[in-house]
Amino acid sequence: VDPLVLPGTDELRERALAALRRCGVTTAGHTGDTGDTITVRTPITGADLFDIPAADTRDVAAAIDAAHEAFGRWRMVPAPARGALVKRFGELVGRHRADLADLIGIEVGKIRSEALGEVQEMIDICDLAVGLSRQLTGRTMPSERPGHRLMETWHPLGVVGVISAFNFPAAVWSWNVALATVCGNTMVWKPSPRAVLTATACTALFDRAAADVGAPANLNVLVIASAADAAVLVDSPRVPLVSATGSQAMGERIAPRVAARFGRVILELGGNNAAVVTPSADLDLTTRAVVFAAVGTAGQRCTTLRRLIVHESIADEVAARLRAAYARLPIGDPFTESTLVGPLIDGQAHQSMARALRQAVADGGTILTGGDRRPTGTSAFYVEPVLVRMPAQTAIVRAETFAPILYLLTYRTLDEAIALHNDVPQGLSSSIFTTDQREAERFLAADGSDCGLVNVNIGTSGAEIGGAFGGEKATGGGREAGSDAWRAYMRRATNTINYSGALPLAQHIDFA
Ligand code: UN1
Repeated sequence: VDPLVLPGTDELRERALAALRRCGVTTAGHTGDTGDTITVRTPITGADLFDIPAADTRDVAAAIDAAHEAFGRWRMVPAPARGALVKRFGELVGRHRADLADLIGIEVGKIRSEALGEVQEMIDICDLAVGLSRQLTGRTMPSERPGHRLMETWHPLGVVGVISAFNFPAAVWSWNVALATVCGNTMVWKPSPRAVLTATACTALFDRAAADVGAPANLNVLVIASAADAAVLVDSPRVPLVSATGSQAMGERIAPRVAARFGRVILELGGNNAAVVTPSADLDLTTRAVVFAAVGTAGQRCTTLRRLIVHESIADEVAARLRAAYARLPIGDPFTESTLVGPLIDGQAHQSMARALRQAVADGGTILTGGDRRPTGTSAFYVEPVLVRMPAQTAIVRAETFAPILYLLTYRTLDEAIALHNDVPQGLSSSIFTTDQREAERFLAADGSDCGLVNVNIGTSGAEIGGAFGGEKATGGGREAGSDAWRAYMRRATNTINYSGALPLAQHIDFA
């Protein structure tokens, strides 16, 4: 196999600097005075790009203070006026679409179309939040007492701590910032140390939007810090909500700490998403959907398809179609237009992929295609997406490996398929491929898929922002983005108003 042709590291460094400059980045992030730095690396060539200053614990505490200060004023700005800031931010994101996609490509290795798609997702959530800024509605309920009114009001909550992951370095923060901002909150954002350039550019655009509309400073304070230094975000009583995306282990560390101080969390943790393919499925459509869901973002979405549960009567046919599709996958430089599979984020990701494959084979799995690392002559990790036929849903299949591995399992009855489907710790996304309405409805029913996202005839990934996004069980239970997810960013006050001259007590209590 010929080594992949990759761009030079110097070229990528220049491209990143130019994109940062155009986004208005003057300094790279919140400068700590400890001299600690974070090294920015590109998975495209595996080389280091820059060292940038990192915040320490005191810097993070100062960021919380600044955001808390800003909250005092921001919560009194009318919600539609807060929406004007998000509207402006969405416009700036649209204008800097290519710059943000460059940074996402360079830092995360996303292919162009998916990097641009991530930026589109930012614009979409801004549109949704602008509309929401006039729809943060409470209910009015009939009071049991004459001359009384019962209603609820939604108020801003405070400082939202946002912890984001490398794989959606801009969009997932945008879900949070767009909603939190119209809801009258301010934010302290701790991005993944593997995606700090993108975070810096996003923050610069947001700050510019704030200045353009005359909003106060420090509505979104970026802290580039290690998990240890950012821990104060988890523990501070001045941060009533922590919205965190990442591994199950990360969620297990932070959730009890936030709970111990009666804070709230929105957790978006691992997924181990499956699709059931029934005998009536349209196999052309299914194959295309499965390939995008399993291989997109090199298998590094939380919504990536990791398990395919196929009826035994069509398993060979589905496997053959997927093998053919996998054999044609263009792997390589994510900036090359025709590439569909970019690099893994780093060597650790490659190690866990290799470890999972060894275990799967030890458990009796057969690798149908893929799994090899492509030579590049660099320390980048380009891997062939892999298809493994498994005799059973073993422990390794039940674990989330953040890499393009698709396990194939077979079933006889739909009950058996649903049982296999749900028999994993995670509960994020799920699909059924069928043209039989009874099967589709069964999958959507209370005794069907136990996930937060349940689809019919589309893959597990690529959700629209209009719906609430999130999952059950070890995925953490949080919901972000559309529908009524905004409520998690606000506090509810129930108001009882007596406009009569009398004082009737509820529950017929006589206290005269
Ligand atoms: C994630 O991988 O953390 O549904 C988020 C999707 C995207 C978001 C993924 N809209 O695949």
